[in-house]
Amino acid sequence: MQISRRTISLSLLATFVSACSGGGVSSSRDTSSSMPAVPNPAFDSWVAGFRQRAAAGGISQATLDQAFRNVGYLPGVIERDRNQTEFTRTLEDYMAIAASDERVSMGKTALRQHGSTLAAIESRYGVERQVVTAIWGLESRYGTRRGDIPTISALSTLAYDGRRGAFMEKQLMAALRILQRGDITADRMVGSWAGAMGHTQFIPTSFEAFAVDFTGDGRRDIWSDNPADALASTAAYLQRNGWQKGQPWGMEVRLPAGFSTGLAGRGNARSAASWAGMGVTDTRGRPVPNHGSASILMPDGAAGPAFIVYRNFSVILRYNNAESYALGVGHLSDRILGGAPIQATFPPDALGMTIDDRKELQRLLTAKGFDTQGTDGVIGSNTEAAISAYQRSVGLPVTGQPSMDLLRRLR
Ligand SMILES: [Ca+2]
Repeated sequence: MQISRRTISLSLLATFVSACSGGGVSSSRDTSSSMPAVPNPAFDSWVAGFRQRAAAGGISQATLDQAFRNVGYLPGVIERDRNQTEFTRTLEDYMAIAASDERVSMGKTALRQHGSTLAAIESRYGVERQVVTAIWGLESRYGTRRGDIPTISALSTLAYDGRRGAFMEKQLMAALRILQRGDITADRMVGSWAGAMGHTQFIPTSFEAFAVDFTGDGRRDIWSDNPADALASTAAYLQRNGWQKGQPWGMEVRLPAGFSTGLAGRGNARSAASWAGMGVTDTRGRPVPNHGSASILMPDGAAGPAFIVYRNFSVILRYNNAESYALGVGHLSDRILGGAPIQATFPPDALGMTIDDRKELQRLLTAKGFDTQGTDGVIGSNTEAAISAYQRSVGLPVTGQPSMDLLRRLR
């Protein structure tokens, strides 16, 4: 569906949508069964040439044999790579997915279940447990969606394809060095279609720079069912990028009347005291706390929620350089500690529908037997399919698109 108001385009959302279980956006699934390898002689000769470059770059024949024994060309990977730009969502949709009831509740459980590990990681790396847990929740739904696509095949396919060939070949070389070092075997080196691996979806170069062996067995195993190495690696990543323990990422704020949107944006940092002096408060009306330099973000403009973000926000951006991602991590981290949902309302979408309208539409469709697979107000392919089926059943033009007219008709 086309959303003409300000939208956020994210490659991450591909991962995100596939990581969402129920709520209306679960069309894309990230499984190797949906991505079989197909014979491709041109790919095979590319692999032969690459193996020579890799050998010249210090990769042993034994490692190359292991890595490429079962390698194959994965057309599904190319399909996903080409379709990335179609995943375009508003911040409201993004936040509804990032901090869905289910993801918040699973986060609270994860915090309890892995409490001692997370406490030990917090104490060693100085990164709060709820932040590490929130990244885990967004990257792999707390380890339940780590991806099972063979990394060497995925990266070889992308490097051969060439759209981002140099970058992907660099990742492939890093993956081979990881195999050569013995952190993991080729058959267990699996992940997303784009080469992100393990509980917190490290690409190979990030793994080389930041992964740690927290369990002490000599291997940095971010793929294991035991998430300790992966969670510690994420904390190490944030620490090395300047995380300040005890400081918040940011918070939702209320702006004084007449606050100019021109003051918003990460390029307009001021001291928190200066923002407080201008009348920026937390959602309960207290002056924003002073944690040094800060910016105001208004992702949906004056009609939507506003946030103050501190230096730690920039550290989350080093993990994934999308403001909506960092807001999602920050907000989810607050929510799994029992914090409140976003207080401000979002403006209606381009079709004049609020999230409550969209939730009502999903409820009414589902009640009439056109199951939207959830009622989170996020219009995904399940909801579009349900709308199409309903439209067909009553003889309306089949558009699959929500509208206020459709909602009124369903009422
Ligand atoms: Ca280990």
